[in-house]
Amino acid sequence: MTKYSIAVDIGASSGRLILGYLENGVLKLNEIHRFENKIVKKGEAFCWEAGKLFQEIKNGLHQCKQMGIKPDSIGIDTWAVDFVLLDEDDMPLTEAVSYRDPRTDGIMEQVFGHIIKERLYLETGIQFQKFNTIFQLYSIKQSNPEILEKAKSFLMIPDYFNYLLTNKKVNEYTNATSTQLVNAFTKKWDVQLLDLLGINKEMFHEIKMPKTILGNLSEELVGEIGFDMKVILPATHDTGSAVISVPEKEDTIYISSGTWSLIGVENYFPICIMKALDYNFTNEGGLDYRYRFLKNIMGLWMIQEVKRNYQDVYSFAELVEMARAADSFKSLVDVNDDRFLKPENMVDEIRNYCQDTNQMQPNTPGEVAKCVFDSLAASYKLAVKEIEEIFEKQFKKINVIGGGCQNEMLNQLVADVTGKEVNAGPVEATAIGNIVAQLMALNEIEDIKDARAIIKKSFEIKKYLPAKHVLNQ
Ligand code: LFR
Repeated sequence: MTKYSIAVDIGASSGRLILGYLENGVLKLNEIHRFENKIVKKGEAFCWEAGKLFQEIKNGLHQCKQMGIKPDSIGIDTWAVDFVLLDEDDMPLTEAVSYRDPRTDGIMEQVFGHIIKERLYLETGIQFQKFNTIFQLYSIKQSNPEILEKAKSFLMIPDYFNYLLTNKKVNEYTNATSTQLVNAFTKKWDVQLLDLLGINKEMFHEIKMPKTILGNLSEELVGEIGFDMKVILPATHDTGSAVISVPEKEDTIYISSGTWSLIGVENYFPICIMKALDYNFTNEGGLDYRYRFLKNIMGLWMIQEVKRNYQDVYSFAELVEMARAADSFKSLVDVNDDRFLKPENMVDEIRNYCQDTNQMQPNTPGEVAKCVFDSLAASYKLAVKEIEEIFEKQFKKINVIGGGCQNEMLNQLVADVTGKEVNAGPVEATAIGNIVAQLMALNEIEDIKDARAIIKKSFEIKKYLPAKHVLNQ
């Protein structure tokens, strides 16, 4: 009997429920429900609307019922690092504050007063981003220590939704590693680190691996939805799910392209050497204890914000076309500068950056978009060079996955600036990675090798070759 799994994939700007199943060895996908996600201001803080998002998950399940679909399982993935804390009655003590909230400004330096940067990296292997959970928790400790003392449960966003689905509280491994509180070698919560920082360690739950069958829907929910199914842990960190979908591993650098661009390689062990620290590469935990050695690049967030700043007058496709037409515009920004994390106005911030660095300011939407795409490509090129230096080898190809791989201009640009073949696809990498993990847990797919072979034959991959003049350089 065919098994049907639902991937709930929630990103920074939208969430979807996607049904996946195997038909004659080919993976089929069917979008059931789509909803908006955004950051809203609650009091002083920028937050996610966790309650609304969970309601949307339930709306999607009602939709399944109406469509006559009875899924065997469901798995949830979202972005990483963010969390809620629950009290002794399992009620939220905190809002789901977004990592883009400035509450962690200056906190990293305070944490380094307790543990030096190098030691933190050697133990966790995680890159330094001011919004990592470790810094978010430490900022709560500084501003509202009583919240941390009262907290009985620490749940990452997908852990929280899993709890609402099943009444079970666990911390899933791939997402847990993004906290910078998991030891890269023992793969457990780093209790010593928590003690050093004076963070209540009792609130953390047992770390469970992707492919774990968590249980069934709670009785209450079965009553509400009208059917039962298994809740399975995929790689609940979206990037962890996405990277499972990279069809070829050999000689390939991937770019998971969405709100963020995550560029790196899959690895079997963490690389916590000083050069990796200097270049700020991370070793995030993956399926079967594989590691994602990668770095975060600001990504399409910049163009999403640019689009918003122009009051959504232009579509993404129009911005791309206008960028193409602004061919002579050459200014570049450092996309990884913190000033682009959540500026008041992205267009102004880009213009100001150019002024501060004595470059021509972009004036038209096309010039602004050109500046963003060129700067992203330049940043990818640098990251490729850093990866090749660390691995002491050349990689032949770049595989762009995720929604951003539909941007043909950027794909060609990446091929041109890196001089490498670029393969684009699958577009639905995250949902696919989520679904195959569930199908592995249900014994429909044997292992990750089997999964990748299925993915390769099920989805279109487009090839972009570097322009000749670049190849001949
Ligand atoms: C991508 C992503 C990145 C993570 C960032 C913040 O959606 O999950 O992997 O660094 O969001 O959580």
